[in-house]
Amino acid sequence: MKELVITTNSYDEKDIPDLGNRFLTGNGYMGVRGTLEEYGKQQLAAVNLSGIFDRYGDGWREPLNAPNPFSLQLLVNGKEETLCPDNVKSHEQLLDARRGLHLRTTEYMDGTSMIVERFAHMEQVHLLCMNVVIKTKKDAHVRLNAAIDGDVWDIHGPHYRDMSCKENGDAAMVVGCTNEGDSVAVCAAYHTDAHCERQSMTENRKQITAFQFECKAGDMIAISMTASVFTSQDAQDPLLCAQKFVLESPSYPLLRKSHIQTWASLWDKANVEIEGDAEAERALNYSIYHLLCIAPRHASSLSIPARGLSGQTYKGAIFWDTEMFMLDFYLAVLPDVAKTLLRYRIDTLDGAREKARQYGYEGAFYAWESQEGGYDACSDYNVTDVFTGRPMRTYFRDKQVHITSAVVYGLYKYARWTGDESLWLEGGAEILIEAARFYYSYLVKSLKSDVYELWDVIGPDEYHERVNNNAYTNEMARFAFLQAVEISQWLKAEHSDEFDALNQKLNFEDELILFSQAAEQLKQPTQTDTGIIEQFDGYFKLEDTAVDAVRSRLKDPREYWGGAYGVASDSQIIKQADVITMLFMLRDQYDANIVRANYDYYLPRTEHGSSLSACMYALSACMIGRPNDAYPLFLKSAQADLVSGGKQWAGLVYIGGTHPAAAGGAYMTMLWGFLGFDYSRDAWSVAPKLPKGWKEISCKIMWHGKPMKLSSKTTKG
Ligand code: IFM
Repeated sequence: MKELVITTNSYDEKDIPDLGNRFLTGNGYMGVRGTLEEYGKQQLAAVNLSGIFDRYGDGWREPLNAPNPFSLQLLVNGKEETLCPDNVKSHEQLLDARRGLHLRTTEYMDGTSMIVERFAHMEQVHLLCMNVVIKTKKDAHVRLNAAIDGDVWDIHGPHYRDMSCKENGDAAMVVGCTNEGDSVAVCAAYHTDAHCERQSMTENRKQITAFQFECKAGDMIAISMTASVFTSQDAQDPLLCAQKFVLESPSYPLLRKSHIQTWASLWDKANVEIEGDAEAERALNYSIYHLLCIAPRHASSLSIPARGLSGQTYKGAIFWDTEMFMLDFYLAVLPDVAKTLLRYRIDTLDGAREKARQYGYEGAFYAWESQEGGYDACSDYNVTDVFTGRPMRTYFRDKQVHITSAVVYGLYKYARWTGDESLWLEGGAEILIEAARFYYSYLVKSLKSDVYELWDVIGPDEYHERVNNNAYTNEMARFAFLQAVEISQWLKAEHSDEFDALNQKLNFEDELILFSQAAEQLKQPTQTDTGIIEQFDGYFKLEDTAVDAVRSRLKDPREYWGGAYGVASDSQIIKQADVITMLFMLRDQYDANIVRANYDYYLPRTEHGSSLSACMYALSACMIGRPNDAYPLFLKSAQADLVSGGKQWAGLVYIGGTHPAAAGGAYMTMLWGFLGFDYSRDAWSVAPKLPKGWKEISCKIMWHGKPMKLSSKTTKG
């Protein structure tokens, strides 16, 4: 397996947000932004926690950042070693993605050097580990202030109402108590063999352990640190747990060894080889690295936020991104994780029922931005107008009803891919009934017609709000109706006791006929003679123009393109793949001519304002035999977090972070697109469509519980 090492020599202020994403490490329980050890909240340093949220005042509810135990300040002969160009001789930041290690090496002008290696343990997910090596050129007095920094970065905080910092001789501790009453405890134990003076102090929500050494020229001092993080969701007494855990944990070298072993076994399953294109291979495996860093392997019911574990953007919430863009990777590589992601939807069904009820519908309307319990964190005013500074009414929360079908689609994919039908019995079948009920209650029908319609929705293209009969939404709702009927029939035939129990609970059997009828009578999208599907009613009547023409109308580059007055709203320019996403997801139903006509029509009209867009076009290009056209779109997805240039700020709000849906989309393009993988109930096939220069793709996947090797040279199984 080829090494996968990402490096930079930059410590330029303007690159800090970007590098924080690019050099992220994580283990599914937490993500550690790739910021340097001397950085704090101003530089967006964060240990972002999965699945625990807080609201401060009227602000947006968002996930917590834990007190950061990777905080260091180095002083040599009383002078602080800063990262200023006139104090730095050389500097390198490095991510070893095969081993999950973050490394920084800095040599300062006075000849002192500091090497810091750190990682989020991949098996012991509560542990963060760090090893610091310092060397001076001359005899010197060295002081290293190692801290747990509780003064954390918050977008809509402060989230810690109280913070207590202390030290008990064995370890340093910081415990934060949130506005919602949760606690987060971080406990750090340090070890050094070097002779030193050690002191503890508390300062500005920081528990500092200061080490002072009298160094001889050329001496190397090593200090290692192990920290554990526990929250009140993990244990009744998180501090006690954190303390015990850290004090009982093995030494740094042993932890490093077991961490690397876990990464090796994950890579053994996940690595993809692309012979003939080293750049693509590297970008795709880097995407896979991120998907591994955020996989909740430690949990049985948890999902992945749209920005992974890279911070509080998008409120750390779960969107359709998980089921539609990330799930395929986990199905193929870590099917247990796929199950965990879907169990999260089962466990949040009550929240979805409650949301449907609030809006006056039946069944289950899943949260557009889902937090724990299915709470919808999406605000009615999700965008701020750049001219007036006023929040703009957006309709993502109330009108992106396609979210429920994404959950149905995820369950369907899980059963088909794994052959494991247990999720239907665990609550999946119940979701299908409630999803179908939701769409049924959303239908409208004219007195003069038999056609059912879905009015007032937003499809994947968020620039056009409150449209009627969005093709994607209608077709995915139809899919949801059909799934509800099919799985109910299967349940009745194969698991009659479970069927009876579910029917007793929901009393739905008589509704199945209505769901079938709805699937049949739901409005078919309008299609031109050449097969172009109208994105929604009236879309073809909108101004037909070019993306650049619309862009040129912006008065401010940060302006929102959609909504009531957006520059794209009255035009055919769309934010992201919409009809094209439908054609890929429901690919069994469409022939290549339709895909071709729509690809050619919609691609020039798409802004790709979302990182979810390019991969869907890449997949479609493969479906119509144009892998060379797919290639740049694939690379755009695979490199979303590898190259600079993505949007980091919207006005004053940080919207940056990693892009796991793009990473998942890149994996999907490799598998379904270039490799042309497909399967029926008991056999798989591969129909490769390799772009220019590619000689072979090979990877391993799990399919129906069995490990398999796929290669573009072996086309049948
Ligand atoms: O889910 C997406 C949406 O489709 C476009 N805006 C960003 C969301 C989170 O990635």
